[in-house]
Amino acid sequence: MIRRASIILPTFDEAENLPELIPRIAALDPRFEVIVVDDHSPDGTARVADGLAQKYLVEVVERSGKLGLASAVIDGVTKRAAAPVIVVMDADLSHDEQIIPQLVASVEAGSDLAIGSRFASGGLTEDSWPRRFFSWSAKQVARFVLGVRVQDPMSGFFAMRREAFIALAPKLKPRGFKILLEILVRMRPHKVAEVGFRFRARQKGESKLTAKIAGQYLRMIFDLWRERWWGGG
Ligand SMILES: Nc1nc2c(ncn2[C@@H]2O[C@H](COP(=O)(O)OP(=O)(O)OP(=O)(O)O)[C@@H](O)[C@H]2O)c(=O)[nH]1
Ligand SMILES: [Mg+2]
Repeated sequence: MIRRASIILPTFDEAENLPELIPRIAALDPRFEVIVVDDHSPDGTARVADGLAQKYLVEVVERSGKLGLASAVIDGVTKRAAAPVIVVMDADLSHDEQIIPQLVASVEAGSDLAIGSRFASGGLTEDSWPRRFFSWSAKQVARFVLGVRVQDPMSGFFAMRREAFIALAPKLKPRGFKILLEILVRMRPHKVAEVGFRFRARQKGESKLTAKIAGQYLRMIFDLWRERWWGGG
């Protein structure tokens, strides 16, 4: 079976969400394969994914413990994805799977990166005000400190060519946080498409956006800024 795109779903305690999301992705295009990269979730997400793999085009990568979101994405793409285009998205139903075909088509048509964006035209967010403020600040910092000019550099929803990701992977330092900003800084893509979507607040499972994450973000900005001006990394 020819695979058109590999949809990478990093998961930690998403057992309730996968049975919703995976059939919806499968309905979009039978040539979309789903790669679930699970960090030994206590709620048995990997077993649920195995069950879905009986019926849908799903691969399950099980890791030994909570090694983090960014490294899960890297493992999924470099060790398992088989399609020429990869799509990275959250598994908690926040990201609207209906725009996946547009993201994939955009990369097939020559975009270096296609971003599912809360802030591009057509985009909308049900985020809480603290999250909105965090995203807005993150965008301003990315713009003025790192020179990254996209509407939603903190999105966890994007598509690119698998080969391009693999070429970049050795340079990425998985910091446990969203990986897109780091890709934007290191890849310096010429052609970026942003597709607006309506961000849905998480309904099931626990939220992981904490003060710790905000701290990790500042640390990451500082590291990238330092590398930008003083090299290294
Ligand atoms: N494999 C793996 N996946 C993770 C890890 N942390 C989060 N995820 C997954 O990454 C995606 C994004 O994480 P979320 O918890 O939704 O992060 P968020 O959107 O910032 O916060 P909330 O939706 O409010 O919880 C989800 O699919 C999570 O299950 C991790 O350590 N390992
Ligand atoms: Mg979420």
